[in-house]
Amino acid sequence: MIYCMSDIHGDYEKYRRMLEAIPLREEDTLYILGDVVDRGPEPVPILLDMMQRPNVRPVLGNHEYMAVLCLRALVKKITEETISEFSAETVRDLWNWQQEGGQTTLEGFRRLDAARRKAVLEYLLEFELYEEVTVNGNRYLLAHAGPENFSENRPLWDYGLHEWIWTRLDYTKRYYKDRFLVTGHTPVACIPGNTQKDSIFRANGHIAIDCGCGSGGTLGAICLDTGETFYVR
Ligand SMILES: [Mn+2]
Repeated sequence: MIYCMSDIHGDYEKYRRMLEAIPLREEDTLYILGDVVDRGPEPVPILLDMMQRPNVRPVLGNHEYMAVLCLRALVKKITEETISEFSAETVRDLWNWQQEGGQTTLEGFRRLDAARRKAVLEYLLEFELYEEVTVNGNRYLLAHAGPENFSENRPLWDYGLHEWIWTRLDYTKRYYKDRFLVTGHTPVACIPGNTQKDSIFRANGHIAIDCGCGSGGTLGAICLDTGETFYVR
C-alpha cells in the first residue's frame, strides 16, 4: 500500500498516533510531503524516527529548506569564535526561519550530539523535490507545494527547487489531464470554496492533504490504493 501524509510540523505525538492508525507494514511505502519540522514542539524526534524507516520516503518542504540553510551555517560556525562572522545573507535566513517557527527545530538539533547532527543534516539533504507513483493504473505526482510556472508539457525535471516548495496552487483548476496532484503546504481550510475544514480535499485532479496540523489541527493521511483516509485530531 502507498500512503501519503504532510505538514506534521513538529507534532510527534500525532505522527506516532498516525503510524498506529495506518498501520504501516514493511511492504508499504509512506510518502511524507514535507514540512515535518518547525512550529510544533518535537520536530527532531520525528526526523530521527523517519530516518530509521526505509519505507518512509521524504519530499522536501519549504520549512526543511529553511532549516537546512540555517543548520548548515550554524554547524559550520560552531567551532569558530564569533557569531559576527555570519554573512548578512545568513543572518537574514536565520531571522526568516525563526519567524516561521524554526525555534523548536533549532532547539531539538542543539540537543543532539555531533554525529547525530551530521546524520540529520545528511538526511534532510536526501529529501526529494517530487515523486511519481502509479497505483491501480492511476498516476500521481507528489510534491510539497508545486509546480509553479506550470505548463502541462513542461517536463518535471525542468522545475527548480523553489518551484516545488513555495507555490500556492489553484485548487479550483485541473493541472494534468492524466494524473492526480497530491500536495500539502496549503491547509485545506485555506482552499477557496472548500467547506470541509479539516478533511483531505479531493476535487479537480487534486488531493490536498494538509489538514491543519501545523496550527494545532488535524493530521491527515491517505492510502492511494484504497482511497481510505485517516485522521488524528
Ligand atoms: Mn509549506
